Parts: sequence; structure tokens; C-alpha cells
Amino acid sequence: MNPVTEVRTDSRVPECDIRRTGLLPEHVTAFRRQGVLAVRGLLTPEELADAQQAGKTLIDRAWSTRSMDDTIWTLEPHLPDAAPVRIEYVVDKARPIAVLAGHPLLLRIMEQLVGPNLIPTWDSMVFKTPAGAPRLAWHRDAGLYTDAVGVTGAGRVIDAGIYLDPAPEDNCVWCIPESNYWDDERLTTTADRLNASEWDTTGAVPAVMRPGDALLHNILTLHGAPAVVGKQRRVIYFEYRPAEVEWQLGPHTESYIGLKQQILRSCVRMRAAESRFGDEEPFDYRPAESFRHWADQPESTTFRVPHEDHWR
Ligand SMILES: O=C(O)CCC(=O)C(=O)O
Repeated sequence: MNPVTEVRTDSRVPECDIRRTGLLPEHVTAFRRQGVLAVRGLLTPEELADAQQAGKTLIDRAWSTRSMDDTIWTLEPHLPDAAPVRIEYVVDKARPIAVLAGHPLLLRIMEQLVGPNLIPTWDSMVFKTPAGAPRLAWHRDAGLYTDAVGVTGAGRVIDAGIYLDPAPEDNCVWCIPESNYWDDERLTTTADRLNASEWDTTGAVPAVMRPGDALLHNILTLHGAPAVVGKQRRVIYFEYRPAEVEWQLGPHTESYIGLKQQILRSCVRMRAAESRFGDEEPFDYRPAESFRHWADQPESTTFRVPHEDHWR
């Protein structure tokens, strides 16, 4: 195999050095087969620093307010041992994260994998502070479909996790390659067996990541993460789905599509307006004509579109 385009598929997740090779057909195939792909070096050092600062500000705010607004804590936040572990709607909460959501390289990868009608769905930051975070049990992600493998076994509903901190083997996401094709029974049996002890990685591979990398996973890929104390790991998750899947199967209502397309277009514009990205070719969002719904909705004044307001 040509070493320049080698896709590793052994005991590690397949990977792509995005700024050197771009996303090659072999990366697409590896992702579709294994349900996971590490995209190395997505962020420039400057953009990484901005995102790290934004992540810090959001976590500091959670600690100082001890609020549960859009924030998940390990325990009731007033308890002394409580720690925040997740913040929702981060594109609305920090401009550098909105600018990140307009990242042309990321969006072009998503266009290739999700298809031309991609829309952003979930945006969150999942993190471990030095105060600690419990194990994230083995799971598939939320918003599943009846007959999910038929809809997206090959991976058109994708979560992109952008790493702000190192994720070494003892503090990274582990995943089971090809579990994206498993039926419900095999999935449940395996997850139950693995979750029966504190941390069992039988059949799994570690997704070791560096700051500025992105880990793409098919939402059907079985994954989890060990408990950790004394280390920081912050990951910004952007999930994408094809608008035609949302339109026909949900989980959101049809009106959600136009709102999220408005936000995507705004993030691309915000990024293009920043002179430091002057050399960059902005992402050209061109869904099929029948899936251009951004003008159907009143112009949104917020980047926060609560899922619960748009469930079917
Ligand atoms: O980043 C992590 O530790 C895993 C996050 C995850 O799997 C989830 O939030 O569903």
C-alpha cells in the first residue's frame, strides 16, 4: 500500500492527515466500514487556542454559577463533590465555537460523508475537569431511528468531536469498529456485558487524540469512555444529519431543518467576515433545491434551537 495514503485499520482507529492528503476515498471507505475516523490536524494552532479559551470560559462559568441551565453535572450542583461534564448549545454560547462550526474543511468532510443536504443537529461540549468525571457507559448516540442500521449503518449521521486537549489511552473514547452494522440484539447484549463491570474494553480500540484533531463517529458505533480524575479533556461535538432523513424520519420536525440551515449559513458568514480567515475558501453550502429551507422560517435571532421544541 502506498505509505502516503495508508489507512490504518489494525488495533487503532483509521486516520486521515487532513491537511496533507485531504479526505481520500480510502478514508471514506474506512469510515463507512469501521464507523470511526480520526482526522488529524483539523485546527490551526491559532484556532485551537481560541476554542480552548472559549471552552475554559464556559467551564469557568459553570463552576461559578453552579447552574443546571444547559449543563449536566455529576451530582446536584450544590453538592461539594459535583462537577460539570457537559454543556449544550455551545454554538450559541461562544463566538469562537460558532466560527468553528463554519470551518470549511470540517464542513467539506461532512458534505462528503453525510451528503449535500447536511444539517447541524446537536452541538455540545463534553469534558472532564480535574475534579473528575464518571465512566461514560458503552452506548450508541441519541436520536436513533427504527431500523437504524438500514438508515445509517454506513454512516450518514455523524458526530464530529473536536479535541481541545490530549486524549491518551487512559482518558479517551474507545469504540468497537463495525458495531455500526450490528442489529439491536447484538448491540444490547454486548453493551450490557461490557457495562457490567467498571471498565471493560473487550473488542474495542482506543481513539487516542491530540489537541486540534477531530474524531468522527457514526452515531451507531458502540463507544464509551473510562472514568477519570485529575485530568482535563474537553471535546466540542457537532452532530450532522442529512436533511432528507430528518424530513422523512425525524427525530426533529420539518421546521427544524430551515432553522438549522440558517444557523449553518450564519456560522459560515461569521467566519468569512473575520479577516484572519481571509485566505480560506468559505464552505459553499449547496443542498439540493428541494432541501433549501432556510427562507421558509423567520430569521432566527438565536443559535439555540431546543431539541424538545422540535421533536416529532
Ligand atoms: O468524549 C467523551 O468522553 C464521550 C462522549 C460521548 O460519547 C457522548 O457524549 O455520547
